[in-house]
Amino acid sequence: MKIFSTTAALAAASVHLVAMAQHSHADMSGNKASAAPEMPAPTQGKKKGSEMGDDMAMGYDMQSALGPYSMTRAGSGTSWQPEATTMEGWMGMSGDWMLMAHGFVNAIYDRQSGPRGDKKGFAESMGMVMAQRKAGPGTLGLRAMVSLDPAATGRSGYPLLFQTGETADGVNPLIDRQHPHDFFMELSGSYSLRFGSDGAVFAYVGLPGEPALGPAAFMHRFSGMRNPEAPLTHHWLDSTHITFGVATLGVSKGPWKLEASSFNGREPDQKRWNIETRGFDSWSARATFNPTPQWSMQVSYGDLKSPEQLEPDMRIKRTTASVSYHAATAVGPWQTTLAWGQNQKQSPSGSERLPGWLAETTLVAHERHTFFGRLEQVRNDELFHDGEALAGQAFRVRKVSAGYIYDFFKTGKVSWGVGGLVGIYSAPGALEPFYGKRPTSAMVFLQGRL
Ligand SMILES: [Cu+2]
Repeated sequence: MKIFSTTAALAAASVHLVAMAQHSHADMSGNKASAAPEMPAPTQGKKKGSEMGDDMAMGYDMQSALGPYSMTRAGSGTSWQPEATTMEGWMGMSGDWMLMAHGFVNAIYDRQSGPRGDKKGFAESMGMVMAQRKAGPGTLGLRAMVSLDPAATGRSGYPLLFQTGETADGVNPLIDRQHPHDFFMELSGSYSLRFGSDGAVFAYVGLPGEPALGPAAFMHRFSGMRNPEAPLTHHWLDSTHITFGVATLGVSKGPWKLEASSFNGREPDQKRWNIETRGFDSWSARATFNPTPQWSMQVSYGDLKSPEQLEPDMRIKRTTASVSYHAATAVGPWQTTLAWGQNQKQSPSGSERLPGWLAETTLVAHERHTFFGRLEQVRNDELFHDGEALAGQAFRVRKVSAGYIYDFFKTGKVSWGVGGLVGIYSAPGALEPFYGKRPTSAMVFLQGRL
């Protein structure tokens, strides 16, 4: 009961928030909120300064805060996605500031089968506001992102078989559960300076923020963002998306981007409401190539000095590579991501390479039908607690999942949908006593998206 009232309150709060956002937008510009592509022709006098470039002729600077390319190329943190990616959210102007808001809430009933399975009703959410403006010779960008997971998902996260990573109590690792995200997911600033016709250098700092490592995080890439289930590969690819302390320097030229980050490599602890501070002990570097509007690919490497609170003398050297393709099909947008990540774990007791694979796709047909699917494989050595017979042993786990969402309602810019998904796992026979013969995952959910 409590969970459902929390969920209802959350949904109500998100509607209220959106209503407020639209209100303030209406106050600022006299226009009703509307997405970028349908923006009405500007009224004059809204912008001071006229060196904003040609796109300002449309009334909105549609360029990324990090460089001279469309903001649709900007993914989470400083990552790129295909430039053809459908833009989600709300956008408006206030004086010289361009403002954007984007978010979602999922109210979920989750059932994982078998001896290690569990059931839970909970909500997961994310809300983000971005602001950018010209400042001196360059562009200033600010971003704030929060999640109500600490309240509505709860300390111990939600049941998800074979998922591991982080802790609920600071003593035991979470196993077969997805951790909740921290309230502060991102508080970041960036500054970029253009050079030549298509180049830029940029600096980015976040507390928290996202270092230059991995593809755009799963909840921010179109191929995965409507799927309410976290990928099993989260800790192979994009688990650093909430990093408490990061600084990145980068340069982009045309389709290329190179960047490097210095950051605090420790994963967030069990206190999900606070801001954690710690020295910068880790680094990463990433090369990204967007040859056409449809494609984005990256390779990255990170040296995470001591990511795990419960195993501080373990170091992880992470390598990732990914490709995303976004097509505008006759029925609607379709994005697919293929990714590979490898954690090379080094501890006093030895070194081990653990690879993970992901293929993920989302098609939105006729605006209201969302079809999504994910195929994954990981080698995971964290499925047992210390002291258990199989502790520390690595097992190959596979999962295939598919789901559908039907959008039934729209309030302003917020779309509401109902959906469901099923997943099937496959694991070695040695795990059968713990997981049963054919472990499955199932979720039904209500989804609100801005
Ligand atoms: Cu995460």
